[in-house]
Amino acid sequence: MKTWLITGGCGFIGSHLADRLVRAKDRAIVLDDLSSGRADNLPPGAEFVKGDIRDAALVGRLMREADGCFHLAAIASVARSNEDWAGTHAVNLTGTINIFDAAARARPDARKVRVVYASSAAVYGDCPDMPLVEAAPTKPLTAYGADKLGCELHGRVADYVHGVPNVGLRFFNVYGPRQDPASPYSGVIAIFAKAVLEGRTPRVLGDGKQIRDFIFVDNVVDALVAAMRHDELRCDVFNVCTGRSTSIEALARLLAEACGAPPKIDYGPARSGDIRESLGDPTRLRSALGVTAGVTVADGMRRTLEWMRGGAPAKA
Ligand code: NAD
Ligand code: UD2
Repeated sequence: MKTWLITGGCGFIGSHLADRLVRAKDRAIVLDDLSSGRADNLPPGAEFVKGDIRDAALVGRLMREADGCFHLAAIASVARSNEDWAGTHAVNLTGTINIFDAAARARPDARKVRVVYASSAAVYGDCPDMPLVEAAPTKPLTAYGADKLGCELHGRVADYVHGVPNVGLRFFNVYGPRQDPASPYSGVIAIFAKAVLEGRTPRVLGDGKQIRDFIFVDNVVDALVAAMRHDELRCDVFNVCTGRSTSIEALARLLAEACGAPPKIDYGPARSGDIRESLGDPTRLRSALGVTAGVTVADGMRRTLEWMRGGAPAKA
């Protein structure tokens, strides 16, 4: 039985990873400060430790028990990173360095704890070269994106200076059950789904022609697990995306259709700084990690709606 440390495991993505690891009969230790996550997201069998990734003593103790660490804890809101620049930086970048540092110190022998961490498509900023390949220029436009790029740079330090094998995953727009639809910072699928289920009309910000690469949370978990398993890969980053684009307008229509609601859309002013196009190239995700993000938006949306309606948990 392997032991995995999951930081941020009470959150949206982390709790799905905890489900997968517990189902595989592995030991999952979850470190989370519950700032946005919920302990009741965790499956029975996961071991929950309430605490902060910036607490070096606590992280050091947990890391010594772990065969590998999935580092997902972050303040995952772009808006908050702009409002509280220094505060989010302390968690999103300094917190990540603390994780790498603990992984370097956990064992006196040469075999360091492997770390797989969440980066983001936000590192690309508004790079126009679609689809985005990993080698595209990184020009983040937000503190959140800059800190995620900082995590990747310190991932290099972790490997080259401290011998900590690590892989960063650049998640595109992740959606699925447990993404909190009530949060103003939530993803557009959760926000639209809640609106349609409550009989309201989804509000598209801008002309609705902007595109995103929406990836279902189960496929993100596939990538996390594969990145941990492929230990020949170190100090690398991968897009975690589908390579399929959906416009926001089309998304609103699809959701209404899936709920049998009238295909009505409201339009509001575009968000300032909204990225026009975000579409990833999944070639390396497939060739190096062996992962194909096969869940379509229509299917993933159906599973998300099922969860929102309070039905049975969506099955993989
Ligand atoms: P989430 O907010 O649901 O989960 C983050 C978790 O981290 C929460 O449970 C929160 O309580 C915990 N946390 C925050 N600060 C902490 C701290 N100081 N110490 C311990 N725990 C702390 O977000 P998510 O959508 O599940 O995102 C997971 C990771 O993926 C994050 O690193 C995020 O930046 C990244 N990401 C997410 C998306 C997306 O579309 N959801 C896209 C790109 C990258
Ligand atoms: C996503 C990530 C963000 C960061 C960024 C990188 C989420 C929640 N955010 O931001 O963390 O990684 O990608 O580029 O995944 N929209 C509407 N109506 C609404 C809400 C949103 O039209 O009620 C539009 C919004 O203007 C945008 C699109 O939907 O054009 C997607 O918005 P989002 O907040 O889900 O995600 P994004 O891509 O801005």
